[in-house]
Amino acid sequence: MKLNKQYNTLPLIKRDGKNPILTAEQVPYEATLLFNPGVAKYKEGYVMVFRNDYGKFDGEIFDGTNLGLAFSENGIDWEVMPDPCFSLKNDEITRVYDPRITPIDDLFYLSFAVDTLHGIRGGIAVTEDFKNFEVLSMSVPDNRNMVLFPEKINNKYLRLERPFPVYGKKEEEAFDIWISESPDLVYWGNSSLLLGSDEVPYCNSKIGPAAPPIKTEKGWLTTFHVVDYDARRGKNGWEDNWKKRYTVGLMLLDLEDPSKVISILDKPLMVPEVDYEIKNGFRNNVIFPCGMILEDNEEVKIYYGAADTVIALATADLNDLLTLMI
Ligand code: BMA
Repeated sequence: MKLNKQYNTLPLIKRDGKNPILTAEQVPYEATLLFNPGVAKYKEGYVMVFRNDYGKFDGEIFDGTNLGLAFSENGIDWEVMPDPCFSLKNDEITRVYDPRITPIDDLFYLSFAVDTLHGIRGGIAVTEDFKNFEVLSMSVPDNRNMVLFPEKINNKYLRLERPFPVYGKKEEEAFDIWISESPDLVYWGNSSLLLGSDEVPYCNSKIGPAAPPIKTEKGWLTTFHVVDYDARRGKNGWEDNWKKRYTVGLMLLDLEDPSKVISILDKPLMVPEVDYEIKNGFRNNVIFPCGMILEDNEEVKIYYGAADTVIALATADLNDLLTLMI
């Protein structure tokens, strides 16, 4: 199914002049592709945990994937620490990737995808210092894009997630965003469908949660990734075929009951269109946000992986974003 409209990034989005703000050249260990960064405010500055796919590409997969750690004073210039920060690799787990960071009270929660020999799982770990992590929960397959809300609501933790069921779907890959709750971040349940991919007019494939939601007066402002597929795209990166495009959707969820969607943007907020998003990347045409930070109730920073190759930053004014949603 072809999308019947041409979409562009909305003018209220400003890509940072220093983009890409972090690339493999800045990493002091083996690194090839840097993307999908979780970001949070930390101490006097910012912390980032990013995905690094490194080594040779055999046509399907790289030698390895690890999670790098970086700090920044201003959220734009980053210093990468000498070693990757978190791994679960063992005989069963092949890699951990696509991290998000959610601060809750004085602790930092890392949520991530885990490839295992028996399916893809979503995990949550907690840390104080980004050195020691304790894994709190791991979902059953197939599920990923676990995204935590930054506070308890009605005494429950909440997460957005994206299971990918193979059976019983009308369209292959028409995967949706779900919401679940937990008393303790360990046991998750009371799950319900939040947003169907069929409800997003700029999607003809799957959707999934992106960065952790930010709290605003009008509701929880939440990005999500939206995939559209076009068979004519062909070779679009290092692989023989890459026919998908990842754009960014935006929705507003009810403050008291985030399982209620107040509104979704009827067009993408961001569409891949500048060089580092559409040219020479591993997978061109991908914008994949994993971090969103609200500064002084005014500026929103969106950190994203571009073309699955570099890390970029875009900003917008909070009021401009909210005006779009109401
Ligand atoms: C998704 C995930 C992301 C990646 C995206 C585009 O399925 O694997 O890590 O950025 O595809 O390749």
